Amino acid sequence: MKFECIQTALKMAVLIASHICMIISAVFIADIGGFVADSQTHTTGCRDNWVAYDGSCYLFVHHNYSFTEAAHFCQIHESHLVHVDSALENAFIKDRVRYIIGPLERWWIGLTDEIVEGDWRWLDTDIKPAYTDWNPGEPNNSGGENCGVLQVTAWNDVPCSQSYRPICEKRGENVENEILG
Ligand SMILES: [Ca+2]
Ligand SMILES: [Ca+2]
Ligand SMILES: [Ca+2]
Repeated sequence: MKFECIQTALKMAVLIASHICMIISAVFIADIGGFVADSQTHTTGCRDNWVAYDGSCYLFVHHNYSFTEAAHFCQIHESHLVHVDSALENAFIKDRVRYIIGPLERWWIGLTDEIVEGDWRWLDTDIKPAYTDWNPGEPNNSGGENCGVLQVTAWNDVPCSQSYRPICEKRGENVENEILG
């Protein structure tokens, strides 16, 4: 009777120990899996509040500035007002801003015709836009509008002195051998 009891206790101990081993190895494998997935998806990385998309990092700023102040804000954060190259990039940005403040909110993009009326240029490269998403009837320079804003609906030209939130863009950083803070 005593022997059987010891045998049962030993069996239970082995069973519990093997369960603990299974749990530990499951957690370990999950960790390794997470690490591998991370290092694969983050070949380009962004720090702090910057959001990664297709090799760039974006900052959706939560303070209102004039166009010039907005451009300066991005500059001191080693970036430029966003340069929208394609419908895909435009769709990504619209998806991000849709729920931040509200769909009617306007955001500065790096597009201006301040130097020559009607000659729209990207601030970072000084080239004419290959892709645009102007609202029908825009840009209309109504009362002198030389700076571009993005809304969830489409783009518009507005007076540069108005105050809106900047969207800054910079190249993503290579983080293959680096841990981001
Ligand atoms: Ca871009
Ligand atoms: Ca204009
Ligand atoms: Ca307009």
